[in-house]
Amino acid sequence: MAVYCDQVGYRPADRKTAVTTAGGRFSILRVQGETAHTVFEGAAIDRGMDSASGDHVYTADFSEVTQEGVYYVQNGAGETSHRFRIGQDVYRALQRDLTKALYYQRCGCALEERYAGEYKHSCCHTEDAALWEDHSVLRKVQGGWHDAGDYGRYVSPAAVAAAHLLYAFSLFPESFGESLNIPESGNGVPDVLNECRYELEWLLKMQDDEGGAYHKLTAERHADFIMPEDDKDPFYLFPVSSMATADYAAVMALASRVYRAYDAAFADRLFDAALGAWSWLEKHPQYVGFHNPASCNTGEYDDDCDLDERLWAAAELLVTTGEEKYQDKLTELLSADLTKTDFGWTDVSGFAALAVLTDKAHRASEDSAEDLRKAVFAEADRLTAVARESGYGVAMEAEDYVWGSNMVVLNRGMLLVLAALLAGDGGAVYEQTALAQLHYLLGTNAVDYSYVTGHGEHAFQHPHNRPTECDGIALPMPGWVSGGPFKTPADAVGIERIPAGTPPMKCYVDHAMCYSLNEITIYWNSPAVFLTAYLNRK
Ligand code: 9MR
Ligand code: ZN
Repeated sequence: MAVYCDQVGYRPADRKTAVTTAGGRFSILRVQGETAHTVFEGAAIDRGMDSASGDHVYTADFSEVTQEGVYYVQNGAGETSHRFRIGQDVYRALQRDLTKALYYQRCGCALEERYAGEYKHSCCHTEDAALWEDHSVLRKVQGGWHDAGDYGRYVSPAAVAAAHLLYAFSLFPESFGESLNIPESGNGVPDVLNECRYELEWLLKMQDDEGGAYHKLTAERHADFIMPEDDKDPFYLFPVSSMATADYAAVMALASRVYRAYDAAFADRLFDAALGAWSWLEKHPQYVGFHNPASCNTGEYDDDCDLDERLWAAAELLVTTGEEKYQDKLTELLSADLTKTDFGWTDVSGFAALAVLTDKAHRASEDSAEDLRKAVFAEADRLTAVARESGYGVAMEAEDYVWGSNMVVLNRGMLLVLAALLAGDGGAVYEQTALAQLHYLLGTNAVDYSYVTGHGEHAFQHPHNRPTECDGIALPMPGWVSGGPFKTPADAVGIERIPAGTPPMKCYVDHAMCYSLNEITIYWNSPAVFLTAYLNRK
């Protein structure tokens, strides 16, 4: 196939483009029943060589087609694309499934058939966990979401995933009316907050007596490919790190604001947890890192700098309380050499910008806000230029195809959304560029895959995910985002199947053993929830 499009679809008024490797005239065909007829023709625009894919590509612009319906593209060589839909609501089911996917990660409870359907399973990981450094100390830390295709639970990734959801909800609440069919549905609280609370209740257990957050809760080694309820290995609480504690302070402060309108007592617990973590940070002004003990192979999530995490914590606590000491810390950290625009687990600085710049009460100083605003627009403009340069419209350069590259794409989409919100009427370019990131994820890419399970005619089907491999069900749950292409695959199957010199965008295999190319994680789904919630807001 050499015509690539968003396999889910396009909203009527948006820019619509497909990418083709053949020039000449292209047609858009509308499918009605058994037949298809041409509704639009145009000349494909020669974009030359696209370095990330190694393809000579052409753009087929069919923005003029606005009528709701099912379509496909045919290029000058007679090749056709997958089908897609044009409709105002094309991303609704997608947003629902992306969010519901997190429910399937719930740990420490059974997934009942009436919510999980055929993906039901019995209760997992209910034993108390021992401190890694003193196995005689046991703690009750049941709950939370499995991080990814493994059964570990890690504080920083959890905080980041929850923050994506909490910001999605607080900025675009009108996009979250739909029921997710989870145990709490119908309790008067939007389901995204019900689902997120499952993670937050677990996070509340991950704080030690001094306020520090344990870096992670995992077994010593990753489980074999077994169902979660069959994994009986002991779980350990690994030492507190400053990165986890700062992320923890930040997300707890943010969550205390979001949940206050629904449950003041819960909001108080979250806020106290945030204060406890902040006082730990004050007592430990130096970086306290985490590295896996030699015998341990579960996720490390190490980070050699905790300033962006401290920046985020200061921003959230400032926005929550208006207190001067947080402003002082924010001012101090804003002068450090930080990016201020990222939303991943290694660099959370963009959340400080989100907190400050979307705060309706403007609690941060004008200087701080201006500093962050400048950084957001500088990065949004850079990304817009990169996307314009890319034959696929994606804001990625060849070197950006790292492990979990789809997270980079989605986080960049988030930053573009933030710029669109701040730019107001002048934000159309940022919005359309943000949308192009979603189109890339959903099929406008050089491997022709929709990187979301169950969404698109050619969606990936073999995520590296233990339950998916063991449950005997042919298809994975819908709504999972793949990690995506990685220019230097790190798993044996990926290394074997991808010849050296393959262009970065093509370094992908839909294979369950490809943990460096095709795993799923909570924090690869959560920015996609943010992006789709933005698009579904009206
Ligand atoms: O997402 C993480 C990626 O950025 C790192 O390069 C990689 C290697 O350290 O680890 C990834 O995180 C994995 C984690 O360690 C354990 N759970 C699954 C994560 C996704 O592959
Ligand atoms: Zn579990």
